Amino acid sequence: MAQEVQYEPVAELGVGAHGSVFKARDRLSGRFVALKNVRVPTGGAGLPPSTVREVALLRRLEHLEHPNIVRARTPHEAKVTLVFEHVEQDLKTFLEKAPAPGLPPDTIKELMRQFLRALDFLHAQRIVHRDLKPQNVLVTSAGQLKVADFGLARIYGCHMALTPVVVTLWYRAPEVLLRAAYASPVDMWSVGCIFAEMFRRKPLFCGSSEADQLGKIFECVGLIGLPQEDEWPQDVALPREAFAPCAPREPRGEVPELGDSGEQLLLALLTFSPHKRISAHEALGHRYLQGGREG
Ligand code: 0RS
Repeated sequence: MAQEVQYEPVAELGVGAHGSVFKARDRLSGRFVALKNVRVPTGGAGLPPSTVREVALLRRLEHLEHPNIVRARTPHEAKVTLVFEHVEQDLKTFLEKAPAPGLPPDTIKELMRQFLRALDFLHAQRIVHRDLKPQNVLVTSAGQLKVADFGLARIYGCHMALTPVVVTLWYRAPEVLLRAAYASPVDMWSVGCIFAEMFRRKPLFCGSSEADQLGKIFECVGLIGLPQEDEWPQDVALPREAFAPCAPREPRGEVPELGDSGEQLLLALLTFSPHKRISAHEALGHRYLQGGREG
Protein backbone atom coordinates (compact mmCIF):
# COMPACT_ATOMS: atom_id res chain seq x y z
CA MET A 1 0.00 0.00 0.00
CA ALA A 2 1.32 3.47 -0.83
CA GLN A 3 2.56 5.35 2.22
CA GLU A 4 0.13 8.25 1.74
CA VAL A 5 -2.69 5.74 1.95
CA GLN A 6 -1.34 3.50 4.71
CA TYR A 7 -0.65 6.31 7.17
CA GLU A 8 -3.19 8.89 8.22
CA PRO A 9 -1.44 12.03 9.55
CA VAL A 10 -2.47 13.04 13.06
CA ALA A 11 -0.14 15.84 14.14
CA GLU A 12 3.21 17.43 13.43
CA LEU A 13 5.75 16.54 16.13
CA GLY A 14 8.59 18.69 14.95
CA VAL A 15 10.56 20.14 12.09
CA GLY A 16 14.30 19.73 12.14
CA ALA A 17 17.30 20.31 9.93
CA HIS A 18 16.86 16.81 8.53
CA GLY A 19 13.15 16.97 7.77
CA SER A 20 9.83 16.92 9.56
CA VAL A 21 8.42 14.37 12.01
CA PHE A 22 4.70 13.55 12.07
CA LYS A 23 2.51 11.46 14.28
CA ALA A 24 0.34 9.26 12.07
CA ARG A 25 -1.97 6.30 12.37
CA ASP A 26 -1.15 3.09 10.56
CA ARG A 27 -4.48 2.17 8.92
CA LEU A 28 -3.46 -1.49 8.72
CA SER A 29 -2.62 -2.06 12.38
CA GLY A 30 -4.47 0.91 13.92
CA ARG A 31 -1.26 1.78 15.78
CA PHE A 32 0.38 5.18 15.94
CA VAL A 33 3.71 5.71 14.22
CA ALA A 34 6.16 8.57 13.92
CA LEU A 35 6.94 9.38 10.28
CA LYS A 36 10.08 11.26 9.41
CA ASN A 37 10.45 12.69 5.94
CA VAL A 38 14.05 13.04 4.90
CA ARG A 39 15.17 14.67 1.68
CA VAL A 40 17.66 12.80 -0.43
CA PRO A 41 19.52 14.70 -3.18
CA THR A 42 19.12 12.88 -6.51
CA GLY A 43 22.38 14.33 -7.81
CA GLY A 44 24.99 12.04 -6.33
CA ALA A 45 26.26 10.14 -3.31
CA GLY A 46 23.88 7.76 -1.60
CA LEU A 47 21.88 6.64 -4.61
CA PRO A 48 22.80 3.60 -6.69
CA PRO A 49 25.28 4.60 -9.48
CA SER A 50 22.85 3.35 -12.14
CA THR A 51 20.18 5.78 -10.87
CA VAL A 52 22.68 8.63 -10.72
CA ARG A 53 23.61 7.91 -14.36
CA GLU A 54 19.99 7.76 -15.49
CA VAL A 55 19.18 11.04 -13.72
CA ALA A 56 22.25 12.78 -15.20
CA LEU A 57 21.37 11.54 -18.68
CA LEU A 58 17.71 12.58 -18.43
CA ARG A 59 18.73 16.02 -17.19
CA ARG A 60 20.85 16.48 -20.32
CA LEU A 61 17.95 15.46 -22.57
CA GLU A 62 15.31 17.38 -20.63
CA HIS A 63 15.75 20.87 -22.12
CA LEU A 64 16.42 19.55 -25.64
CA GLU A 65 12.80 18.34 -25.83
CA HIS A 66 13.15 15.92 -28.72
CA PRO A 67 9.65 14.97 -30.01
CA ASN A 68 10.47 11.28 -30.16
CA ILE A 69 12.04 10.90 -26.76
CA VAL A 70 9.85 10.59 -23.65
CA ARG A 71 9.79 13.71 -21.59
CA ALA A 72 11.02 13.27 -18.01
CA ARG A 73 10.98 15.36 -14.87
CA THR A 74 14.01 14.85 -12.67
CA PRO A 75 13.52 16.48 -9.26
CA HIS A 76 16.66 17.50 -7.42
CA GLU A 77 15.46 15.84 -4.26
CA ALA A 78 13.66 12.62 -3.45
CA LYS A 79 11.61 12.04 -0.31
CA VAL A 80 12.27 9.05 1.87
CA THR A 81 9.87 8.35 4.73
CA LEU A 82 11.27 6.61 7.80
CA VAL A 83 8.67 4.87 9.97
CA PHE A 84 9.23 4.64 13.73
CA GLU A 85 7.18 3.29 16.58
CA HIS A 86 5.39 6.23 18.20
CA VAL A 87 6.26 7.03 21.79
CA GLU A 88 3.74 9.09 23.79
CA GLN A 89 5.96 11.76 25.31
CA ASP A 90 9.30 13.44 25.07
CA LEU A 91 11.33 13.91 28.25
CA LYS A 92 10.93 17.68 28.02
CA THR A 93 7.14 17.43 28.27
CA PHE A 94 7.44 14.61 30.84
CA LEU A 95 9.50 16.93 33.09
CA GLU A 96 7.20 19.90 32.51
CA LYS A 97 4.13 17.83 33.38
CA ALA A 98 5.58 16.31 36.55
CA PRO A 99 3.62 17.73 39.51
CA ALA A 100 5.60 19.72 42.13
CA PRO A 101 8.13 19.07 43.59
CA GLY A 102 9.11 17.20 40.41
CA LEU A 103 10.02 13.63 39.55
CA PRO A 104 10.49 11.24 42.49
CA PRO A 105 14.20 10.40 43.00
CA ASP A 106 13.53 6.71 42.22
CA THR A 107 11.94 7.62 38.87
CA ILE A 108 15.01 9.71 37.96
CA LYS A 109 17.27 6.84 38.98
CA GLU A 110 15.31 4.38 36.82
CA LEU A 111 15.28 6.76 33.82
CA MET A 112 19.05 7.28 34.20
CA ARG A 113 19.61 3.52 34.31
CA GLN A 114 17.74 3.12 30.99
CA PHE A 115 19.39 6.19 29.46
CA LEU A 116 22.87 4.87 30.31
CA ARG A 117 22.02 1.39 28.99
CA ALA A 118 21.00 2.99 25.67
CA LEU A 119 24.27 4.94 25.48
CA ASP A 120 26.44 2.02 26.56
CA PHE A 121 24.86 0.05 23.72
CA LEU A 122 25.28 2.83 21.12
CA HIS A 123 28.88 3.53 22.11
CA ALA A 124 29.73 -0.20 22.03
CA GLN A 125 28.40 -0.08 18.44
CA ARG A 126 30.73 2.91 17.90
CA ILE A 127 27.78 5.22 17.36
CA VAL A 128 27.82 8.75 18.78
CA HIS A 129 24.38 10.40 18.95
CA ARG A 130 25.86 13.93 19.13
CA ASP A 131 22.61 15.82 19.80
CA LEU A 132 21.02 14.41 22.94
CA LYS A 133 18.46 16.73 24.55
CA PRO A 134 15.20 16.26 26.51
CA GLN A 135 13.25 16.81 23.25
CA ASN A 136 14.62 13.67 21.61
CA VAL A 137 14.68 11.41 24.64
CA LEU A 138 11.24 9.78 24.65
CA VAL A 139 9.32 8.24 27.54
CA THR A 140 6.53 5.67 27.04
CA SER A 141 3.43 5.70 29.22
CA ALA A 142 4.89 2.64 30.99
CA GLY A 143 7.99 4.67 31.93
CA GLN A 144 10.32 3.16 29.34
CA LEU A 145 12.96 5.55 28.04
CA LYS A 146 13.86 5.49 24.34
CA VAL A 147 16.54 7.52 22.60
CA ALA A 148 15.40 8.95 19.22
CA ASP A 149 16.60 11.28 16.46
CA PHE A 150 19.69 9.83 14.84
CA GLY A 151 19.84 12.63 12.26
CA LEU A 152 23.24 13.78 13.48
CA ALA A 153 24.53 10.45 14.76
CA ARG A 154 27.76 9.03 13.33
CA ILE A 155 29.64 5.76 13.36
CA TYR A 156 33.24 6.45 14.26
CA GLY A 157 36.43 4.53 13.54
CA CYS A 158 39.27 4.05 16.05
CA HIS A 159 41.48 6.90 14.83
CA MET A 160 38.73 9.12 13.49
CA ALA A 161 37.91 12.32 15.30
CA LEU A 162 34.52 13.69 14.33
CA THR A 163 34.19 17.05 12.67
CA PRO A 164 32.11 19.76 14.31
CA VAL A 165 28.38 20.00 13.58
CA VAL A 166 25.73 22.43 14.70
CA VAL A 167 23.94 20.80 17.61
CA THR A 168 21.82 22.14 20.46
CA LEU A 169 23.87 24.62 22.45
CA TRP A 170 22.69 23.89 26.00
CA TYR A 171 23.72 20.23 26.00
CA ARG A 172 26.88 20.70 23.98
CA ALA A 173 30.16 19.38 25.44
CA PRO A 174 33.03 21.84 25.97
CA GLU A 175 35.25 20.07 23.41
CA VAL A 176 32.55 20.63 20.76
CA LEU A 177 32.17 24.28 21.80
CA LEU A 178 35.96 24.66 21.57
CA ARG A 179 35.93 22.88 18.19
CA ALA A 180 38.43 20.31 19.38
CA ALA A 181 38.37 16.66 18.26
CA TYR A 182 35.63 14.67 19.90
CA ALA A 183 33.97 11.24 20.15
CA SER A 184 31.50 9.36 22.38
CA PRO A 185 32.24 11.40 25.56
CA VAL A 186 30.22 14.29 24.02
CA ASP A 187 27.07 12.22 24.63
CA MET A 188 28.03 11.71 28.28
CA TRP A 189 28.26 15.48 28.76
CA SER A 190 24.71 15.80 27.41
CA VAL A 191 23.61 13.00 29.77
CA GLY A 192 25.07 15.03 32.67
CA CYS A 193 23.14 18.16 31.62
CA ILE A 194 19.93 16.13 31.26
CA PHE A 195 20.51 14.36 34.61
CA ALA A 196 20.71 17.73 36.37
CA GLU A 197 17.64 18.93 34.45
CA MET A 198 15.61 15.94 35.67
CA PHE A 199 16.01 17.30 39.21
CA ARG A 200 15.85 21.01 38.42
CA ARG A 201 13.14 20.79 35.72
CA LYS A 202 14.95 23.57 33.92
CA PRO A 203 18.11 23.44 31.81
CA LEU A 204 21.44 23.67 33.67
CA PHE A 205 23.52 25.80 31.29
CA CYS A 206 21.50 28.10 29.02
CA GLY A 207 24.06 29.86 26.86
CA SER A 208 23.04 32.23 24.08
CA SER A 209 26.20 31.69 21.99
CA GLU A 210 29.10 29.25 21.97
CA ALA A 211 31.32 31.55 24.05
CA ASP A 212 28.44 32.34 26.42
CA GLN A 213 27.72 28.61 26.77
CA LEU A 214 31.36 27.95 27.75
CA GLY A 215 31.23 30.92 30.10
CA LYS A 216 28.10 29.46 31.77
CA ILE A 217 29.86 26.11 32.12
CA PHE A 218 32.95 27.62 33.74
CA GLU A 219 31.22 30.43 35.57
CA CYS A 220 30.54 30.33 39.23
CA VAL A 221 26.95 29.51 38.25
CA GLY A 222 28.35 26.39 36.60
CA LEU A 223 29.67 23.43 38.47
CA ILE A 224 33.12 22.72 37.17
CA GLY A 225 35.01 26.01 37.47
CA LEU A 226 37.64 27.09 34.96
CA PRO A 227 39.69 24.04 33.97
CA GLN A 228 43.44 23.92 34.76
CA GLU A 229 45.85 25.07 32.06
CA ASP A 230 47.12 21.52 31.37
CA GLU A 231 43.55 20.34 30.74
CA TRP A 232 42.87 22.94 28.05
CA PRO A 233 43.02 21.32 24.58
CA GLN A 234 45.58 22.39 21.97
CA ASP A 235 44.67 24.30 18.79
CA VAL A 236 41.14 25.31 19.70
CA ALA A 237 38.92 28.24 18.85
CA LEU A 238 39.22 30.04 22.22
CA PRO A 239 42.15 30.38 24.63
CA ARG A 240 41.72 29.67 28.36
CA GLU A 241 42.61 33.34 29.00
CA ALA A 242 39.30 34.35 27.35
CA PHE A 243 37.45 33.22 30.49
CA ALA A 244 37.33 34.71 33.95
CA PRO A 245 38.91 32.51 36.62
CA CYS A 246 36.44 30.97 39.05
CA ALA A 247 36.35 28.07 41.44
CA PRO A 248 34.02 25.07 41.01
CA ARG A 249 30.85 25.17 43.07
CA GLU A 250 29.09 22.55 45.10
CA PRO A 251 26.63 20.80 42.74
CA ARG A 252 24.12 20.59 45.55
CA GLY A 253 23.87 24.37 45.49
CA GLU A 254 22.45 24.04 41.97
CA VAL A 255 20.70 20.71 42.40
CA PRO A 256 19.84 20.27 46.09
CA GLU A 257 18.01 16.93 45.78
CA LEU A 258 20.95 15.08 44.25
CA GLY A 259 22.26 13.38 47.36
CA ASP A 260 25.85 12.32 47.87
CA SER A 261 26.19 9.63 45.19
CA GLY A 262 24.05 11.56 42.68
CA GLU A 263 26.36 14.54 43.08
CA GLN A 264 29.36 12.29 42.48
CA LEU A 265 27.86 10.91 39.28
CA LEU A 266 26.88 14.38 38.03
CA LEU A 267 30.45 15.63 38.51
CA ALA A 268 31.84 12.53 36.78
CA LEU A 269 29.56 13.26 33.77
CA LEU A 270 30.28 17.01 33.72
CA THR A 271 34.04 16.51 33.65
CA PHE A 272 35.82 18.96 31.37
CA SER A 273 38.39 16.57 29.94
CA PRO A 274 36.66 14.02 27.65
CA HIS A 275 39.35 11.45 28.56
CA LYS A 276 38.52 11.73 32.25
CA ARG A 277 34.73 11.93 31.79
CA ILE A 278 32.83 8.82 32.94
CA SER A 279 31.69 6.42 30.18
CA ALA A 280 28.17 4.99 29.98
CA HIS A 281 29.57 1.57 30.90
CA GLU A 282 31.36 2.92 33.97
CA ALA A 283 28.34 5.00 34.95
CA LEU A 284 26.14 1.88 34.98
CA GLY A 285 28.34 0.54 37.79
CA HIS A 286 28.21 3.82 39.73
CA ARG A 287 27.14 3.78 43.38
CA TYR A 288 24.19 6.10 42.56
CA LEU A 289 22.52 3.38 40.50
CA GLN A 290 22.94 0.62 43.07
CA GLY A 291 19.71 0.01 44.97
CA GLY A 292 16.45 1.88 44.30
CA ARG A 293 13.76 0.59 41.95
CA GLU A 294 14.88 -2.19 39.67
CA GLY A 295 13.94 -2.32 36.01
C1 0RS B 1 6.48 21.11 22.49
C2 0RS B 1 7.54 21.26 20.37
C3 0RS B 1 7.15 19.09 21.40
O1 0RS B 1 7.50 8.76 18.70
C4 0RS B 1 6.78 12.25 20.54
C5 0RS B 1 7.82 10.97 19.14
C6 0RS B 1 7.68 13.01 19.81
C7 0RS B 1 8.20 9.74 18.49
C8 0RS B 1 9.41 9.57 17.65
C9 0RS B 1 9.84 8.27 17.34
C10 0RS B 1 10.99 8.10 16.61
C11 0RS B 1 11.36 10.38 16.48
C12 0RS B 1 10.18 10.63 17.18
C13 0RS B 1 12.23 11.47 15.98
C14 0RS B 1 12.83 11.31 14.75
C15 0RS B 1 13.85 13.39 14.83
C16 0RS B 1 13.32 13.65 16.10
C17 0RS B 1 13.57 14.86 16.75
C18 0RS B 1 13.05 15.10 18.00
C19 0RS B 1 12.27 14.16 18.61
C20 0RS B 1 11.99 12.96 17.99
C21 0RS B 1 12.47 12.68 16.71
N1 0RS B 1 6.69 20.46 21.22
C22 0RS B 1 6.05 18.26 22.02
C23 0RS B 1 6.43 16.87 22.22
N2 0RS B 1 7.13 16.24 21.13
C24 0RS B 1 8.03 17.05 20.34
C25 0RS B 1 7.61 18.45 20.14
C26 0RS B 1 7.02 14.92 20.93
C27 0RS B 1 6.10 14.19 21.70
C28 0RS B 1 5.97 12.83 21.49
N3 0RS B 1 6.90 10.98 20.11
N4 0RS B 1 8.31 12.20 18.94
N5 0RS B 1 7.80 14.34 20.01
N6 0RS B 1 11.72 9.12 16.19
N7 0RS B 1 13.62 12.25 14.22
